[in-house]
Amino acid sequence: MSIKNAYLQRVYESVEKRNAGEKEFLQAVYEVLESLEPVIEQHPEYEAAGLLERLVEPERVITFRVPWVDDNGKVQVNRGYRVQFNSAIGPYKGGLRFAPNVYMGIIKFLGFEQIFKNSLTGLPIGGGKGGSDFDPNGKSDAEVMRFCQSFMTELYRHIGANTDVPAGDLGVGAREIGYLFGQYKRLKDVYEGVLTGKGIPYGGLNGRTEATGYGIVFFAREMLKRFGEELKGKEVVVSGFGNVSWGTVQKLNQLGAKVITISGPDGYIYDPDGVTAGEKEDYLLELRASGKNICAPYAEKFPNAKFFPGEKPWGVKADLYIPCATQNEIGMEEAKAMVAAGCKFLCEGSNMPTTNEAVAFLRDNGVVIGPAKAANAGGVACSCIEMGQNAGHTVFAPDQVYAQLESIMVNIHDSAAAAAEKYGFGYNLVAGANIAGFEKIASAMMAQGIV
Ligand code: 2IT
Repeated sequence: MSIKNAYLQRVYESVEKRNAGEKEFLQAVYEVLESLEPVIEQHPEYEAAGLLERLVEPERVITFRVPWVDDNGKVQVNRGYRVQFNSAIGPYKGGLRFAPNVYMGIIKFLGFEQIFKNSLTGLPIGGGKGGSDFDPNGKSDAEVMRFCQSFMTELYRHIGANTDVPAGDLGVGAREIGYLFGQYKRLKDVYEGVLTGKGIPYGGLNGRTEATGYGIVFFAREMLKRFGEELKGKEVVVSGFGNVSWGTVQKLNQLGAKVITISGPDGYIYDPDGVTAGEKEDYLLELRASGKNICAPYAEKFPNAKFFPGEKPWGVKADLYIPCATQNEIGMEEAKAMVAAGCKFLCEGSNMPTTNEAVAFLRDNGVVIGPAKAANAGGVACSCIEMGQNAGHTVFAPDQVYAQLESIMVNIHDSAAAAAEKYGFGYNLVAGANIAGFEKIASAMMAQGIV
C-alpha cells in the first residue's frame, strides 16, 4: 500500500519536512495515514478543519536537563522528555521510557501511537509519552532514586491527575514509579493519582503489572477464534523477558498454550519443555531484577533449554508469534524467516515491533497481524482504571480488574475488525485499529473547534 490521497500526501510530506531524522515517528505516522484513506475520502470536512495537520503536531513538547550525581560523586547529565500529544478525549496518558537510545523520534512515535491506543480502549484518556536517555541497567538503587528525583523536579510542573498522567514503559517499573511518585508528592504536597503502575500499598491497581501481557493474550485468543482455532495446545514464540513478556507467558500458560522462546539483547532461549508456570515464570522476574539485561542465564538454570547467542527467535517454527521486546524487532529478514517457518498469526506485544515493509510482506504471505496499538492496550486501559480508583478514593479487587480487562480487549478486537470491514479492508486489524482509534479522536476534535 501507499498513500494516494492528495490531502494525506500533503500532510505526510510536511511531517517529513518538519521532523527530519525522526524515523520512528515518520514510520508511525505513515502507517496511520495510509489506513485513513477511505475515511478521509468520506469526510471532506476534516481537510477543511485542518484536522490531520493538527493531529500530527503535538500539543506540547517538553525537554529538560536532568542532572544527578552518581555513586562515585561524578555529575551526570541526561535529557528528559514529555510529549503531550493529544488531549481531545482526556488528560494526556502514556508511559515513561528510560533507555539509552531514547531521543525525540522515539518519544514522538510512542506518543502518537498512544493517541489511537488510548482511544481504542473506549476510556477517556488522551495521548502522551515521555522518558529519558538514562539507562537504569547496572545502576544502583540510590543512583536510580537520585535520577528519578531530579527528573521529577522538572516534570512535576507539567503533570497532574487531570492534566497528564505518566506510567512505566521500558526501564521504568515499580521501583522507578515509587521514587517518581515520592518526589512529586513532596514537591506539590498533593496525594493524587498522578502516576499509574504504583505499588499496591500506595494507590496501585491490583492486576496492573500483568495487565499488558494478559490483554495481549486475550487479543490473540480473539484473532484465533476468527479462524475457528484456540490457544490450547498452541506453540508460541515470545521475544523479550521483561514485564510484557512475563504477563504474556503467564496468561498463555493459564490458557494451555506452550511458550517455547524468550529473548534478550544477548540472544534467544529455546525451551522445548516450555517456559512453564511457577519456577520458570518467576525466573523471568529474577532475570529482569538482575539489571544485566541478558537472558543467557536461563539456559544455565534450566539445562534442557538452549541459548542462541546473538540470534533472534523468529525462524523458530510455531503457531503464534508474540514480539514483546522493542520497536522494529521484526524487519524484512525476520519476516522472511517467519514466513519460511510457516507463521500464520503475529500478535504484537511491544510498540511498533514490525517495520511497515515487514507488515506488508507478512500480510501478502497470509499472516494475520494483531497490531500493537490494539493488542497491548490492556496496560494503559488498566492504568485508566487505576486513575478512576485513585479519584474515587477506593480499591478495586483483582477479579473486578481482570473481568474489565478481558471485556475491554474483546471490544477492542471487535471494533477494529468492524472498522476494517466497514471501510473495505476485510479482516485487516492494522487498518481497522487505526480507523477505530481515529474516528473517536476525529469527532472529539471536530466538536471542540480549532484548538
Ligand atoms: O505503551 C504503553 O501503553 C505503556 N507503556 C503504558 C502506558 C500507561 O499509561 O499505562
